[in-house]
Amino acid sequence: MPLSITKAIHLSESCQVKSNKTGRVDTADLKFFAENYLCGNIQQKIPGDFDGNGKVDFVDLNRLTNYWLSPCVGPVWCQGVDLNKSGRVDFVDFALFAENWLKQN
Ligand SMILES: [Ca+2]
Ligand SMILES: [Ca+2]
Repeated sequence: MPLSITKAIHLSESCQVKSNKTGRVDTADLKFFAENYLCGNIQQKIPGDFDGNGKVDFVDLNRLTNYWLSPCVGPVWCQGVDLNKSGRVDFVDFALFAENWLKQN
């Protein structure tokens, strides 16, 4: 079944990637869709390893700051940055993230 427009918009908002807002879905929109396809489905072996590369570092911190105070909804939860799934990226998520700072697996 093809991805519905509503689902695509939901994913783009969850990932905080915006379409070019031309008022129509076109090839330019396919680029952001492709770049974010299945985003948020990365399994975090270490909480805070948002990109799933096995370590909690500045790349993950950058993602956290990009979503700072952003509203989040499941199942994507701001690409996993809303660690406690509270609906917002805030100091609780930062504290959970900080507990694992520079950890590797
Ligand atoms: Ca990482
Ligand atoms: Ca949270």
